[in-house]
Amino acid sequence: MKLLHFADTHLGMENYWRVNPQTGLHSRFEDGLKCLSFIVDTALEHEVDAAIFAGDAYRTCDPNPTHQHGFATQMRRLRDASIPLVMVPGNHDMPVSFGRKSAIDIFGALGTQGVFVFTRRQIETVPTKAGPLQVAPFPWPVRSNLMAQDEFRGRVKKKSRTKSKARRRRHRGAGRVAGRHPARHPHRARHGRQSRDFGKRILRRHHARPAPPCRHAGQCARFDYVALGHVHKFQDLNKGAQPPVVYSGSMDRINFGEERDRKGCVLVDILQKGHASYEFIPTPTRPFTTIRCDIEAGEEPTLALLQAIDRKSEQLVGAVVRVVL
Ligand SMILES: [Mn+2]
Repeated sequence: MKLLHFADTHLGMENYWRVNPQTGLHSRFEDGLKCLSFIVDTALEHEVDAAIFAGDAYRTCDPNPTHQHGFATQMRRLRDASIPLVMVPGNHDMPVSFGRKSAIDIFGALGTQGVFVFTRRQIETVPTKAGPLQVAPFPWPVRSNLMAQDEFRGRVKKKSRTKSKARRRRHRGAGRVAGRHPARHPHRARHGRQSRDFGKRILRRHHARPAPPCRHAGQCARFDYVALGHVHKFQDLNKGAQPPVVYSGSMDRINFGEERDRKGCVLVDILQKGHASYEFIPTPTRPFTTIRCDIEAGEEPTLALLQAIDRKSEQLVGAVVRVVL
């Protein structure tokens, strides 16, 4: 069974660059569409049996219609090719208040065949052309949702959410897990707690550094593949072992903290029960280039800067550039 795993598309992160006068759209949004359509192309080209989106479609949980249209247009191409799409909301998709819908719930509400939006932790079976795919979605845990589930009743602290940054960080929860999963619930809960610990650290480091290895690798053995979202750097937390526990990373760069990261999606092949292989497929991202220039005493600043820019001239074509003087 072949899967395409992608996450953190973050359409609408319009940092840097400018509005394209030809289209009226922000260039970074267009860059995002280019990467997203490349990911869909990859799914079609490899004739995957299902696509798994592990959360964070947009910048916020209330994207504008242009961003929604861009995302939906690409997702529709999967549906037109009869590739089932599994979607699990991430923290950027989730509203904080009780009763409000996530940014991706609309895809479920349309009742489109082959589109599965999972906003609760429940084990689901998704029919694919290669047979049934069992999925254990692990959406971003929002306190009000967790408290509404019997499994967690009385186990979630009733502390209200405040706008304090430190507290918000403390309350941020796990990454998302979607995989083939004949396991019981406690396993997933444990994995979630582990994820929350490194999630906190990772957030402090602007999603840039690798996370520590998965401490629950042994307990993940009931999955064939664990498809994570949230951390923007591609990595396998269970490298060299089964099952792969993979962050696909984001599809495009958000900021200079990700300057050197490879961005892309992951092609997964579940060859047999308990054995999956995968391949990272890089997206056609716009390069980010930092030019650093130290001005020595007595040096002519403009000249020194021009020389520093000149030394990197080959890396500047079409790039987002920052100059640190
Ligand atoms: Mn994200």
